[in-house]
Amino acid sequence: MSASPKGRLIVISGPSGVGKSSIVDAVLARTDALFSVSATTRSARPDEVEGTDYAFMTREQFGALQEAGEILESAEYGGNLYGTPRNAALPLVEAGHDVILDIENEGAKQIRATFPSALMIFVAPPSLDSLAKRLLTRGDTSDEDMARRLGVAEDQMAEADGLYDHVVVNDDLVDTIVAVLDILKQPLEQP
Ligand SMILES: Nc1nc2c(ncn2[C@@H]2O[C@H](COP(=O)(O)OP(=O)(O)O)[C@@H](O)[C@H]2O)c(=O)[nH]1
Ligand SMILES: [Mg+2]
Repeated sequence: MSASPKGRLIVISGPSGVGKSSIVDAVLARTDALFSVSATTRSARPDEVEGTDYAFMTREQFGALQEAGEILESAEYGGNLYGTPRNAALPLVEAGHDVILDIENEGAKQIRATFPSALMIFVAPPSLDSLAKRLLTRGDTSDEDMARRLGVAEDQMAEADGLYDHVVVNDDLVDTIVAVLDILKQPLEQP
């Protein structure tokens, strides 16, 4: 009797505004992979569903989960806490599912440290200019915020090669989705 093979822990990261959500949605629609639903202290947007997009909670609730060792990685972003609950990912991986984490760079580093075999993909913008344009189009970014986000994006891109298994440049969304699907089809590299 052999244990059923485990699934993969798949991290998709990259700067804010680069198009991660669209890519993750497309991959979820075209594969058997499941989404790791993060915990966050930010409030839900009108179109978001509790338990599907995020587990929305207070700082107290988030802190309690952390204390209990139930958070695999976490980071503060835009004044809110975000984290991957153990139960959102590990039981699914154990059961043989590929699980996708849509998380920012600090959390991705923590996952790399804890789970060296995680498959980590960084989505980069074609240029900082194009990222600025995308953030402007979203319309929710002040000048100061914009400068900060672009600075963060620049730093992340500089270190992405050493941390991630793959860097995909999101120039054309459809091309990028195809590239990510292709990466997911590749067999796991043995250490
Ligand atoms: N470290 C970490 N980052 C997360 C987690 N969940 C979401 N994020 C990241 O938090 C950032 C903000 O997400 P969100 O508030 O949904 O805004 P948006 O994705 O920029 O529209 C994004 O970069 C997400 O990838 C998590 O569990 N851990
Ligand atoms: Mg997103």
